[in-house]
Amino acid sequence: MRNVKILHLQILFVFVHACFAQADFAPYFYDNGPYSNNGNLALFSLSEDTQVGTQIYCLNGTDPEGQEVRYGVSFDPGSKEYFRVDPKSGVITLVEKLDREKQDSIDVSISITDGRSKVTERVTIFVMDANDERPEFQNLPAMINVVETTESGSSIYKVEAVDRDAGSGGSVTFFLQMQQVSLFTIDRHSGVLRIKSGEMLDYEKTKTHFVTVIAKDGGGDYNGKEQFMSSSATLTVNVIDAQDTPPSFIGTPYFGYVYEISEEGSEIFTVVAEDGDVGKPNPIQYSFDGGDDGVFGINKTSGCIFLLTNPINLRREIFNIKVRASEVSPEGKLLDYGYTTVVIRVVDLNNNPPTFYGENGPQNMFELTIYEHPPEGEILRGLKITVNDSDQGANAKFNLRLIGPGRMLRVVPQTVLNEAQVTILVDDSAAMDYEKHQFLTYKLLAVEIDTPERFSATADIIIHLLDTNDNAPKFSLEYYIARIPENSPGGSNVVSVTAVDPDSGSWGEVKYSIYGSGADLFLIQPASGIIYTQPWASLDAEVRSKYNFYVKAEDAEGKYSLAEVFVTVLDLNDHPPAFNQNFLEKTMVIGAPVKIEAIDDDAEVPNNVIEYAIMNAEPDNNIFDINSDTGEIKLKSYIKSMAIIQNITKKRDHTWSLVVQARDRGQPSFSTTAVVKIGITEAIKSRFFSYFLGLRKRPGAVFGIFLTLVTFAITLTIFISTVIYWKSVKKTRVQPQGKIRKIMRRPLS
Ligand SMILES: *[C@@H]1O[C@H](CO)[C@@H](O)[C@H](O)[C@H]1NC(C)=O
Ligand SMILES: *[C@@H]1O[C@H](CO)[C@@H](O)[C@H](O)[C@H]1NC(C)=O
Ligand SMILES: CC(=O)N[C@H]1CO[C@H](CO)[C@@H](O)[C@@H]1O
Repeated sequence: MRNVKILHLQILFVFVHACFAQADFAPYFYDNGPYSNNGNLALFSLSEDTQVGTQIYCLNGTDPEGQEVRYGVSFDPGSKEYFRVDPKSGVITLVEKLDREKQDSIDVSISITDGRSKVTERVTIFVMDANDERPEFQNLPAMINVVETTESGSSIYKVEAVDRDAGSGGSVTFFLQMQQVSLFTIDRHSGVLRIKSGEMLDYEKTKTHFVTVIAKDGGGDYNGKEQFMSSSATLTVNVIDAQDTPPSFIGTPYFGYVYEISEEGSEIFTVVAEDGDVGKPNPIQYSFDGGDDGVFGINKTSGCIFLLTNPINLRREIFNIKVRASEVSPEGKLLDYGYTTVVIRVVDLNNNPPTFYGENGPQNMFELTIYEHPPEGEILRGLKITVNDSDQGANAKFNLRLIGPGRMLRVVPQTVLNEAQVTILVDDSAAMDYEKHQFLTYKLLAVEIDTPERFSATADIIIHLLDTNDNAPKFSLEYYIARIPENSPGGSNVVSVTAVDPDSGSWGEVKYSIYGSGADLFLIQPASGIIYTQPWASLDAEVRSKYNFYVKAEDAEGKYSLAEVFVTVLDLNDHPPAFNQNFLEKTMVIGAPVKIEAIDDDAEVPNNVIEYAIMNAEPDNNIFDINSDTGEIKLKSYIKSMAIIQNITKKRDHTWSLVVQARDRGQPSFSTTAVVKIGITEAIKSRFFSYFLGLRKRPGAVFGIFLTLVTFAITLTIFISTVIYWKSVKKTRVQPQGKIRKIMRRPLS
């Protein structure tokens, strides 16, 4: 280009030289070399961001003759006229917007004229780059389809963009707008878009992602300032559904109700499930996964749950049925599935009374045989009783009661809900006595508590008791008192004792025996309990009148008890009263009694009680009284002196002869008589006085008196000893009567 210019100048020079030869030189532009003071636009360049209207240059030329010059610019025909020139000053103004990216050089012809000659030069102006272009996407916006199962980290697209600016203003880097940062990532240089590692697409969450990509250049000058340019465009990512989501149920939770009026086959509830892969859903098939107890069925296509049985047979109030919904592949294979639970409540109408059950179904009589006196608290395990009320809730609540004799048995539990094992316990062992009841009859009662109907049920409980040897023989009395007349022959019955043992069989057979110190004279028949005297024994009340000993009653196992036997030998009136002598002599002083005494050897009153009586008195029957109990004989009260006596007897003789009878009170009674001679004297003082006066004349009589006194003393001593002896014998016969002891052995239980 520059060579071309030079060539032009040479041509011009030659032409000018020729004209000059005609003495008019053409005007010309200053042109002082490449870099200074050019007036001809040589080497001029212009930045594309130069504003329209800017004075961009001043053409400078001159005319050798000094003529005024005019400037002009012109463009090739058809091309844009970017400049205008002021003809006088040569100032060039930009009049059209520049765009380097459309036209990076402008060819323009400049001219200078002095009025006669015109010089034209053709120059090229270079348009310089400014950062005025945005990066431009080559393949955005766009829409792509990505399967949701695409692995994380996979590249899904490559974004391309171009910035036509030169230099850094023409370089492009890529970014994603913030909201997509979580799921995608883009390589800033290559523009490769990836699913971020660790992330997955999920059709069920978002079916479409709009990924906004920003392309940004490296920055450059524009209007004197550095500026960055960017563009954004959107990549639409459609997520393609894969078969990855199980079916799910709609409208959960599910509750259904069965009424007792419902019939077999009634529809209870319908479940609905949908394939989670809603893009291309598979059909669903329903089934149970437990909890239906064979009571319900489900239509595998419609999901309708229906009743398979009569509701009366439902034993439960609540069913928790697990329902499975499986998706079915086009080939008919079961794929993914989901679960839900349907709660079905049986609404109860309390139609059912409580019922007792044995081992083989309903039962209203239960029997058991046990030994008497089972331990307290023992469970009667032989009774296998169940009670059930097949209603629900409060309708199935009832009490259990045991009604029957005493409080021997107890039932637990006392309150039942629905169903219970009935336990019967021994409460009073002692009362469960075979000897009292061979069997016990109880009524077991179940009565509903909270229902208006108060339905109830009863069952008979019959407990047969078996005997055990729980009793010792028991005597009819704690002690036995027997009386046997003395002199009874050997082998006489004394008394019969009885002991009873209520146990059955040999446990109830009683064997008697006697023992003790007083038993020697007696025998007992072991079987009958009859006590009799030994064959050789003779009883004498006067020798021993009381015997006591023990009698023992024993059963076959040796359980026994004792009783005491008291035997009294009854006295018979076998002894008459007896006086010491049948002839007695007594001296009676007037006013003082004399006493006679008879003795009866019988052991007991009245046999030994004596009554005295005067049977006859000589010479006069009428002057004595006798105390019938004591035997004291006194003169009748009116006889106060010898004179009265003599007035009766008419004699000087004062000796009386009395026949005195001693009679015992036995039955029959015995009596004895004695003759008593009584000499009556005056009062002692006068008698002794006269007597001792007389003795002075008769010394022989003094000796006689002495001898009489000695004899009397001896006689008296013997008499007193005898009396004392007999009294002591009588005393030993008196037995204590209040000392009876009770001896009873109770059997150990
Ligand atoms: C034109 O060039 C001449 C010579 O170099 C200079 O003296 C003069 O100032 C210039 N005129 C303009 C308007 O630049
Ligand atoms: C299940 O339900 C469908 C639709 O309601 C019905 O056509 C079909 O007969 C039912 N199947 C059975 C076994 O009841
Ligand atoms: C003392 C006394 O009683 N003397 C009497 C005796 O008897 C006669 C006749 O019977 C009486 O007259 C006495 O008085």
